[in-house]
Amino acid sequence: MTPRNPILRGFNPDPSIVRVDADYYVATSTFEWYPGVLIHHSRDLTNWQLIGRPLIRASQLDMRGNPDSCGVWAPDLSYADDRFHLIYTDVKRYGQTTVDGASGASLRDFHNYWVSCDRIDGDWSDPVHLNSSGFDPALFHDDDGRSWLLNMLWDHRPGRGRFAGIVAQEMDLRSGALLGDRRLIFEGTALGFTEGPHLYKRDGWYHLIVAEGGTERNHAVVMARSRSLFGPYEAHPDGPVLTAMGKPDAALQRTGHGDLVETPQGETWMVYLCGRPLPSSDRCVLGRETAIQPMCWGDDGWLRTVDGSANPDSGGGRETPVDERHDFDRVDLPAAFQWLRTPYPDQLFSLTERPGHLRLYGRETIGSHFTQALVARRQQAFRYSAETKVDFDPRHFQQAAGLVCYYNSTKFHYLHITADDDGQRQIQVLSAIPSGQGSTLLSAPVRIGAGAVVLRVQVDHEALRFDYRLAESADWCWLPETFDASILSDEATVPGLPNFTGAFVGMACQDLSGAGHPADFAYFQYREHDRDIGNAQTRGDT
Ligand code: 6LW
Repeated sequence: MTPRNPILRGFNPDPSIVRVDADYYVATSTFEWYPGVLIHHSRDLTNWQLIGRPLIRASQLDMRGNPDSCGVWAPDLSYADDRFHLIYTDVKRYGQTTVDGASGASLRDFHNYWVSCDRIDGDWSDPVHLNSSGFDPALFHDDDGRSWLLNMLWDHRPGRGRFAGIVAQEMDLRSGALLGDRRLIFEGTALGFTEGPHLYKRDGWYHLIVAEGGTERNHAVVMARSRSLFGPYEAHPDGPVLTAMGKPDAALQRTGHGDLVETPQGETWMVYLCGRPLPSSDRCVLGRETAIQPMCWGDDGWLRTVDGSANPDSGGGRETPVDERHDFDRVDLPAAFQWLRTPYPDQLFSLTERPGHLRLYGRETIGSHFTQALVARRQQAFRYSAETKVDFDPRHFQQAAGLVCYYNSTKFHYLHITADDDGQRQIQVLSAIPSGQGSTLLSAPVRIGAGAVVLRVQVDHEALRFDYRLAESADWCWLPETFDASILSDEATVPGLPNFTGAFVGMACQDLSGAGHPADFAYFQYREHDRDIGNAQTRGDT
């Protein structure tokens, strides 16, 4: 059964939605993962397909050196003058937020770019740099033919309210040039953390949507309206139009960062980001996802949820579990996979050097912010297993390859093959735990024989276990440890760092000697064991 108002499978957070005739498109954030931006397509707002990842080359996006959870934040997709327009931020520095936030300067770097294309799945243009004054840029195309760039304004000065409101500046849609002065049009409400602006014109009103409350449990979709684009804007009389703030029993938490679309029949739907915490630890191992639900306009001209409650009303249905096997028998990487930061994937892997295999070259340390050979896919269910077969003959302890459950450089569980000081192959788990010290743990090594090895991980909510077998044997060998999968969540963190990506599972290879010794992966199987969103709060057995 396709659930009513589903969680949108495989989407990332910060959705931006546009309709062109009968086609709907949604763009979502990809952070330090490459290619940049996911674009999904639907014709019925329920069934969606990934149809594009537009930022594919160095001139568009080079994230080498970007910190964890930086990179591409909150892209904005729009359509005007017969072209698709994509605005995106490349966040270069997050700057660890000072503990009190008030006394220290909040030094961050965000650069906003514009690319365009005549087809949603075409070859997008090289970017034009627009500004760097804050993140969450968005375009508004007014009915007088003029276009306006909005973004949140970042105030880095000590003692200031870092989120300084929403600014607007006219933009020439042919050249990308910004015209006239930047104008502060909305300072936000008492909820604060004003970001994620989107503007709409309806019945002579300018309706402004923003995200407020911060992307954690107080997240909210907030609306305000004005007869003038430049304000003053009057906030919605009911408060947030959609939020899970103060609703701990809501299946969807952290709901905010919304965008609206109107159907050809005149219905209004909202996409927004959400999180589904583990029942035991309140941690979101699925990161932030995207939900969708219908909204309605009242006789007073204000938008509300259908029942007027401002409650998130999405999910609640059983979805078909994903069961995907990739045998790497094509020359292009399946779209389920991404890699980190670099616009030069040929330095990380090859799908042609050994036909039928994904060859990863041993590169930098796992967690490197530059050139680490790690190819992975998003975790999208509370219970899943993943399996791969790897051909790898390390010569010494500086060469390693294997299967990794990865969040970022400070938190992962990595089942890998390496060699001991006698050159004998061994298998063990390296874990990075996001404690204050950023500790790493290494499980006891187990010697293994020659030949290809099948590696497997099984995750059930917060429990994560590894096993393996030599390819010519049918006997699986469990590692004795049960690892904590809940550290692979937005909430488990070294204080003050951003955690926006959600968890990934994939393949990795390192050669710290610099010789680039490769590992060949014959297949990767990802299988989910529940998608019962309604039971997100319980261990839904399939
Ligand atoms: C995004 C901002 C946010 O740019 O998180 O929850 C940032 N809201 O609007 C990264 O996802």
